[in-house]
Amino acid sequence: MDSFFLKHLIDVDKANEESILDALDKHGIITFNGIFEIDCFLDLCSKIGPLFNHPDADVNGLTQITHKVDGIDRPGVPGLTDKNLVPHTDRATVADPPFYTSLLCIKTAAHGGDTILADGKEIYDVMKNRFPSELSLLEQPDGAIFGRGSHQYSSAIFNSQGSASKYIRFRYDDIAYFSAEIIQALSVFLTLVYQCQHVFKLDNGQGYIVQNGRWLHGRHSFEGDRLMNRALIDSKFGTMNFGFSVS
Ligand SMILES: O=C(O)CCC(=O)C(=O)O
Ligand SMILES: [Fe+2]
Repeated sequence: MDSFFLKHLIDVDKANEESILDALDKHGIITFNGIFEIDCFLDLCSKIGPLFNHPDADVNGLTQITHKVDGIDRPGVPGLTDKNLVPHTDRATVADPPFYTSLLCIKTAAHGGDTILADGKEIYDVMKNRFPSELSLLEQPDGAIFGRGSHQYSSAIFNSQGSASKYIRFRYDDIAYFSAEIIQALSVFLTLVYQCQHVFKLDNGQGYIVQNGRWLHGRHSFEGDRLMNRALIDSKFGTMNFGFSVS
């Protein structure tokens, strides 16, 4: 097993609500293994919080992430193709994105489809030390627009929550628009996303849960009938601790 995956691995049979929430609070991530039943996945999610409603979700509240061979006839759904997905925030187009996003692997791809995770806190800290002027451009409230038409949200990439905490909001696809002023800073940011990335392949029954205001997640392009189940989860404690603290 990949060392990053192992480092954050919880024992789903033994871990209780408190230890899971504690790990998520500290690191913004947990990984898990050996979940082959949807009910077990839903049970794990329910320890964390209520499911966040998504328009593509099924009756259980889960979204099947797979390559829709008949094509997608609307913008902003590169997740439902076999293409590379640049690390992003889920539901970046809405005012209050889900607190957590989770993925369970039902079927691995024949080739590719590796998971990519990058810690927004780590990227923020590097930018603060090495690229402070670029960072301040990415903190401009209207540097980016995510979404199109009647569903769009104007935002910074690093947003402030009080004086000591930030949350990340980012996507880089057909419905992401950036001010010309921040393009240079964006290229520094993207380089850091790939420098900080953890890449590993989820096997059947394996998955992750990440805090959506802190970690960006994505995947490599793939071939074959890869199938993932996604759960978007809200926090039981409101949105107060969304994101990460900064010094
Ligand atoms: O397929 C994956 O691994 C991730 C999919 C995803 O992040 C999305 O559809 O938003
Ligand atoms: Fe996603």
